Amino acid sequence: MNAAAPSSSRTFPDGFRWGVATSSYQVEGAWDEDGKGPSIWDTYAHTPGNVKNDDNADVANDHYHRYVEDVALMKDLNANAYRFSVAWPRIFPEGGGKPNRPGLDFYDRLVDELLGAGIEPFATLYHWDLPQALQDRYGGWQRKETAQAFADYAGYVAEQLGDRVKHYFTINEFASFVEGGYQGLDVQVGGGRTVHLGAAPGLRLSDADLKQVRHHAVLGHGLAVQAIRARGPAGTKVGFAENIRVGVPVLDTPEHVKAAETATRDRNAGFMTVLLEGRYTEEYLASAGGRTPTFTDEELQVIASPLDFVGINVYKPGWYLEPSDEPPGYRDIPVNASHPKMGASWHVLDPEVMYWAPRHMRSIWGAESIFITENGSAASDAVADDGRVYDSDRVMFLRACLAQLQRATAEGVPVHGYFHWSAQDNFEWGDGYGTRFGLVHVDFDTLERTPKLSAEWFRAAARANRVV
Ligand code: PNW
Repeated sequence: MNAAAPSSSRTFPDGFRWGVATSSYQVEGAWDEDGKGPSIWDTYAHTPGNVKNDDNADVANDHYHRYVEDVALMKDLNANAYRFSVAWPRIFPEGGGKPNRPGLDFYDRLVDELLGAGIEPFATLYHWDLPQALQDRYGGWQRKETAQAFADYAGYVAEQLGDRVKHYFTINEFASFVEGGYQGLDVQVGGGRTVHLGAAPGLRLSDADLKQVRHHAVLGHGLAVQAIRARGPAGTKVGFAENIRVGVPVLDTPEHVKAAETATRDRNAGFMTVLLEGRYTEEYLASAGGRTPTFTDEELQVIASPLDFVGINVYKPGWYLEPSDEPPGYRDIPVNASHPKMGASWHVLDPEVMYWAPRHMRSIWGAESIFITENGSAASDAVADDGRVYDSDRVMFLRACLAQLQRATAEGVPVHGYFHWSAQDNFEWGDGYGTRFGLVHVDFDTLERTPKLSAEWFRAAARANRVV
């Protein structure tokens, strides 16, 4: 028996990926350069009243022009993987039809820069910046045509970049853009309070109509998986990046864990459960007055197309749960008004979700390869007089979360990498520029980059492949 020393017991498996993540609209800027078409986020942020301080991402942190510096900063962090997203309206300004070569050229340059720095590219194909043309033509994801257009675009990107990009995430966070964009998303933050998150295109559909939008989003994922397999080179790997809503057991006992798993499966029924099981639960079909989405058995098979890995974005607990003798076998424990929070308004703190989320993925759905595609926290970061950025709260958050992730890997949960959200401060959707998630600080007047204290933590952890 190997009596592990305390230091080695904090080590991650060999080959573990230490990555950072961003998304196109949040960092690139260059919103109308090189033939790019407008996205629904351009339209939404250009409409007064939608984003805090009426901020928009016309310039963002200017990653489009500063990617060489940003890649050098990632290399300096000892990151060996970068999760970025491709802006669909750069490639197909009209949503489909004729591709815009100069738009693709940007990702060509970025990928070459990454590979030159020893950083593996992981591309997300949809991080919410839908071509405005598809919103105008089809009402976006309200119509199946958008799912088909997504697959055509995804297959084209895999064909063009597939010689160098081997890993793709289809869609980022189904619930955030579907519920947030087509209805408005209410998130519980404790003490009976909720915060409302709005998103592009800013619609207010009924619960029943939302079921059809969800269905088209998961169908778009499945069609894209098939298109990537058909048009990308052999060996191309694909999965999704979903913000699983995580049930946390009050006690770590078999009864409580079972209650948390049952709730997690039930309450992710519109996305994760159908993506991995190829069926809607009875309870889901009966919800919202029993109005079911229009779908076929063949579509369910497409939605559940076999994947190479699953990506999960993990920030906060979904619910605390205890077992119950009454159906459905679990009961919610309210989040206390005094429960600690991180910088974002919705961010209830519990580092243990980094343990439970991947563990549930394996125990509920048998996941064999898991990436943490996002985890991070907002903080009120500022450059101090000595030029450093002392984000002690983010260091605390990182160490606590990674310790829980290491615990999962030590128990054999197959987590193969971690992507920190975010590489640099960027445009935080409806919160604009005030809410900073980066390991690297950005001065949004000068666009100057300054690695924070948390960047030092990440650098040391990635080098040693362990919690430091
Ligand atoms: C994710 N919640 O969004 C997105 O993928 C990123 O684009 C975003 O910048 C990042 O997390 C930080 O917000 C989330 O309410 C939105 O739990 C809302 C929640 C979680 C993640």
